[in-house]
Amino acid sequence: MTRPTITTLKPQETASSMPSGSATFDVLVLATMSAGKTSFINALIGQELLHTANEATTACMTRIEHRQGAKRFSGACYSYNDTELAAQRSPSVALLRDWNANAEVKRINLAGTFKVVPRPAPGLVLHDTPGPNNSQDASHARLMLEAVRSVSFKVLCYVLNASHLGTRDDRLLLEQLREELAGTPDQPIYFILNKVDLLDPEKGENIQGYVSNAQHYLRDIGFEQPIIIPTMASAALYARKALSAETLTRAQRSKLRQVLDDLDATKRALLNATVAPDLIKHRVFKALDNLERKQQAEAFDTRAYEKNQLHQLVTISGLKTVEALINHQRRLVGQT
Ligand SMILES: Nc1nc2c(ncn2[C@@H]2O[C@H](COP(=O)(O)OP(=O)(O)OP(=O)(O)O)[C@@H](O)[C@H]2O)c(=O)[nH]1
Ligand SMILES: [Mg+2]
Repeated sequence: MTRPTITTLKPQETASSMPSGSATFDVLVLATMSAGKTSFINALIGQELLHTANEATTACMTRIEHRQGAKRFSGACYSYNDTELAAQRSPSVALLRDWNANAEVKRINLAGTFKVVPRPAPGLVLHDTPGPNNSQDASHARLMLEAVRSVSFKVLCYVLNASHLGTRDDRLLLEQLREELAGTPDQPIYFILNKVDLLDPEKGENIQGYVSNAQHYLRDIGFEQPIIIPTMASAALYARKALSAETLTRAQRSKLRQVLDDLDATKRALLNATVAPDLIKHRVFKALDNLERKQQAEAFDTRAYEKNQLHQLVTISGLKTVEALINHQRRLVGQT
């Protein structure tokens, strides 16, 4: 899909307060088209801020900063010569989708409080990027590469699509990335093996086998000891939306119900299959144990039981593991 050119964007209010003055901890998210980068970012933010779809969607570099105590997100979009084109105090998903679809817009900056509990330490910045393998728009590949070269990221999250593991485009992107990062061998990279909810264990598609395949695939490309987190980004987002009493669409409710129905059968398998330092895995297992204990005590309180199920889902969705890894890394670099 090519992006329409619209020349009617006008600055509405200044967003000069956008870039934060204090030290930030930047997380860059990369993947081929439709692997789930934006869904993963929305799940980390805890709200459906950015538009996602099953087609080439993200076309701009998008920077989202967590700010403690901000009532709403504020945002601005910028042209290719870095002029602010528009700013908005509380941009809707639809407005952000329009900015993203506008061919004049190169980047979008957003800042606000992430709706997750516990709140991240201030200064966490997530960077969404376009999938570079869009044959109809070469600017996506250029922007992705520019993000890799210009963002001073502390952590890289690379999203693999579990239902299409090892496509030619994915391998090419990973090879390109390995070359780009050749000078920084210690760069933390978390491989998000997303969409694991689409696997059908009854057809032999077991999670452990998919993680092993991903491990071999990544080693073959040159990522020696990959951290791999089986993830259900969209289900985690829906669970977080439900926990903050946001309205879900019918399709989202139905997907959430399906994942919750399978929760008992999948939760430990997902955590067991995660390839991450023991310290991190232990932390997430402990969180799950605590929730399970609490659930037994709440067995007769339907509302508490349902909330607990949602928390369990978030805990095993991969999101808590990624958050624990990021927090750990921030502590290591003295940021928290
Ligand atoms: N089943 C399932 N679908 C998912 C998951 N995560 C994302 N999706 C769906 O995959 C499609 C693409 O998701 P996006 O988040 O837009 O993917 P993206 O990588 O940002 O895509 P581009 O911006 O176009 O490169 C959407 O329809 C999402 O709802 C997941 O964990 N499970
Ligand atoms: Mg996207």
